[in-house]
Amino acid sequence: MKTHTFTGKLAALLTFGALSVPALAGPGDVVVENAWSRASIGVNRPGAAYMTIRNTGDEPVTLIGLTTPLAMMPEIHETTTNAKGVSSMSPAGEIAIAPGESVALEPGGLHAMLMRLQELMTEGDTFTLTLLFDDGGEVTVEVPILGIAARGPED
Ligand SMILES: [Cu+2]
Repeated sequence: MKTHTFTGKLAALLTFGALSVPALAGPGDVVVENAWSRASIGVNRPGAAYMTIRNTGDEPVTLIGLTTPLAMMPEIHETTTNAKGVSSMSPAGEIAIAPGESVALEPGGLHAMLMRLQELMTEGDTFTLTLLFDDGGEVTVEVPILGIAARGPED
């Protein structure tokens, strides 16, 4: 396993997450599954990350943003395809997840756009991505970087 340059920061983030998350009502009930991303061609192109965000609690939660040491400008985007088959993407804004529901970030739909990469996304590495919620809670996940042509975590 490669040593990642963000290891120090990562340990701090995970510790903070473990201490802060259970105290908050909403995100303590948020479970993130199947997080993955693709290796990037260069640092000048944005990366993207995908995952399923599940609200296992009794109250709605609202995802309002992202933060990661990997990218200066991470943002939730939505890809839409028009009648002519041309797809484009735009910021998705806040995402409310009802109790018992989940939201899928997947190719062709919602995704975590990682703009202004701080380093190349290399296959086999991982990075931390923190989901920010409207009640001040956060959930930090470890995202594996798969191959450049990967279509999902099972590839
Ligand atoms: Cu995008």
